[in-house]
Amino acid sequence: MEKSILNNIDSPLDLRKLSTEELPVLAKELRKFIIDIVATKEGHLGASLGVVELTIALHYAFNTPDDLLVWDVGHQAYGHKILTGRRDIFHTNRQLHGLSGFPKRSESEYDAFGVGHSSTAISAALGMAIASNLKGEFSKQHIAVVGDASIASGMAFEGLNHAGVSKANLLVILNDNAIGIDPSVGALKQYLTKAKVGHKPQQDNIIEALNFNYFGPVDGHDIKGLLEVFEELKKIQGPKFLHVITTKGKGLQKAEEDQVKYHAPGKFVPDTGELLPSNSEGLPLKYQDVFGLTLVELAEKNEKIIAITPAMPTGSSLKYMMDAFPERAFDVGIAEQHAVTLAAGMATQGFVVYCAIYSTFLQRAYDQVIHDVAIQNLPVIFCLDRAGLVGEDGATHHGVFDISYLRCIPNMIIAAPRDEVQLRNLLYTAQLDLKNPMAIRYPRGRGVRLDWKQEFRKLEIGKGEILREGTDLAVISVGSIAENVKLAIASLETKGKVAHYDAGFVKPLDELMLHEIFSKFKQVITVEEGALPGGFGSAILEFAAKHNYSSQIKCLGIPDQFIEQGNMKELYEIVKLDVSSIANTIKSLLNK
Ligand SMILES: Cc1ncc(C[n+]2csc(CCOP(=O)(O)OP(=O)(O)O)c2C)c(N)n1
Repeated sequence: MEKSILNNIDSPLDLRKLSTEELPVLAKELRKFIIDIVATKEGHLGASLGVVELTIALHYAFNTPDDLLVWDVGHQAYGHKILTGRRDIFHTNRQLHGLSGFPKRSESEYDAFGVGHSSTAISAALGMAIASNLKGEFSKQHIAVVGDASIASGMAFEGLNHAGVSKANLLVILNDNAIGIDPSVGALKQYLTKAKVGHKPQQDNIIEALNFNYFGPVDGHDIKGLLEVFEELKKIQGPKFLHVITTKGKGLQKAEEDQVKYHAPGKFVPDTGELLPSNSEGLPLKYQDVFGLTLVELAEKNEKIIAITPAMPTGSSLKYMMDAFPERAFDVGIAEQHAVTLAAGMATQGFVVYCAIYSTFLQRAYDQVIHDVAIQNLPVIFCLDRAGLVGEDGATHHGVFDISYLRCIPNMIIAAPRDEVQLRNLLYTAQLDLKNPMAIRYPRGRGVRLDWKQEFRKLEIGKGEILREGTDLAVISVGSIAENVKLAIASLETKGKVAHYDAGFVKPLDELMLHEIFSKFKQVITVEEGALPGGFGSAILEFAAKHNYSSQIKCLGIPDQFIEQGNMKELYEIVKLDVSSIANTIKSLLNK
């Protein structure tokens, strides 16, 4: 077997025993290790390849885990995981019961802070640094590593603004590779682009203006250079800022050339980076593509349509609209709060604004949804992608709270299409004189129909639909989980007893339909791919209580706990939303 340095690194203590000459060799091995595993197990690639040298230098120079190292977002922390005792289980990355794809406090003492959403590292590390001062631990180091896309977010600036007037021993490392998932945007990006290795922005250095000691820019792939600057930085108390320039995807040519695709490329040939053909022929489109393509169709006819994405043009497929109508589609960077209020501002001027945000990321703009959109009853259309379970990204990314957190907001309409045709019709209906804010939630992944591109049909807001007649028990589903319900009922011998209704909307509810259901059925099951507390099932329970219906009601959905990562089949089984669990629930009720 080839002699390996990496095989002997069980913790940063082992790393610190190496000579500095050995570190570039280790970098090579670490890079290969990441590539080999991600090539077969999938996951985030480019970001981790870009910080291999930085990761080694950080753990070599600083006394982790006593010195506290916080990664922003955390999708770049694979090297960190491998060097901090998780090498031999790294092949379980993102799998059920395996390693999380992001740093997680319960996983390792080296994971100083749990992440997944961006731009939190500066605040978290500052909090730790202030706490250390209060405890009298003045020599402890606190390091936040944040990307150039994430540092442009409001929250990162709030942290910098506070840190600049603190005496906190904080080192902010800007990992500047000029790209998030898609190329970074905005004036700050333009400013950073002017800074080249060795050429510090002298005039109007905005970081120095915020009272930080500014170092760099330095080459983030030069371990020796990084170690030298770290030694210098260690001696300086107070807030410090190191600007590091790196290349996303470094060391795998294809990943360097197509940084967007290789952010999370799926399976590929490790030696060449060649992507393995994914067998998508004959499969339905992804919901995101139905959304993106439909929006272009609508925008061609309705020139009032504008679209906004906070940093996810590829992931949300808003790139179709950006290509077709560049002046009417905006990538605002990782700035969900801004995206929502920007949409509100545009709506005041009579534009029809589609704000495409993943369900999990809208959480960050909750006050903007209530205060800037809903109170003023502005008809902004929220397109909530990745609503429901999302699989391997895990607890930080599941979009399971939106029904609960939106349902309590007055004026909101909440729709959940059961398939792609319904999604198209909702998108179409929303631009026809909408009077309220409206959220349309749809899942990650592929739809269920090949014939998705049908003539548009106007839908009645708040109207449900019966999908199947039955005699004894009614299942009311909302959203794309209707497919599992359909299959579950079809699998039953007693299928004739079971009716299936699609609520279509969480708010307003189709009260007429619900009165019919509760007058007819003594047993009702609600099914949603969202959190049970405060969710769609709760809305049905409230309705039944308000109208004194005594039917037995069973609610299926995500229980009151955070659901970890795993593939969708596994996760559906865990939360009992898979076809056979739904069938069993129906059977057990019918047998009562
Ligand atoms: C609040 C929030 N919005 C969006 C995302 C999706 N997202 C994950 S990584 C990423 C880009 C991060 O880019 P950057 O900060 O430059 O870090 P790098 O990938 O270069 O390490 C985005 C937009 C997120 N994780 N959190």
